[in-house]
Amino acid sequence: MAQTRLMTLVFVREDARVLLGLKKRGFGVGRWNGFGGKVQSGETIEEGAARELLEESTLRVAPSDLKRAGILRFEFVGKSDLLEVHVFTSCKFEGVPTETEGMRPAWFAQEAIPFDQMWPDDVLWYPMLFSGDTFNGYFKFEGHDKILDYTLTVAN
Ligand code: 6OG
Repeated sequence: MAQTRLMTLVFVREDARVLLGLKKRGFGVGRWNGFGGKVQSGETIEEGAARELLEESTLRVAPSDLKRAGILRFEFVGKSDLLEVHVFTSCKFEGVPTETEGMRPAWFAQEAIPFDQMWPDDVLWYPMLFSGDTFNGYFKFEGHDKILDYTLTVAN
């Protein structure tokens, strides 16, 4: 039976730059992405998002300072699990981004996002992330590199 896995993705922003992390292991290894992971039982989505950001970058944000940016749903052909990724931004944070076991962080100017080293859906919805539009996306993947179908709408 299809199961939906609830996940988070956080983009910390400072002026016109955004913090990304190079995934060093696991799902999406070798790709730059925001920080996030699975929501655990007993925590809100925002609490899960803040916890993953802390674990992966050492930055602290208050869950209440996370701003909802969008929801992305992913289906992978041949896999029964669906991913539902809740995307947030935050301009408020404490600490200095530090490399962890899972991620190597770096700041990127908005015009210099390394899309060729990222999940292929990202180039489609980052413009909305940066413009402040709230988005809803669905992407059907074959393997990890090919999008077969997608829908993407502004939800403001
Ligand atoms: P862990 O398995 O490391 O969490 N994620 C995606 N992010 C983007 N930009 N595109 C995708 O296209 C993604 N699929 C999953 C959600 C995995 C992290 O990767 C995100 C989580 O933040 C398919 O716990």
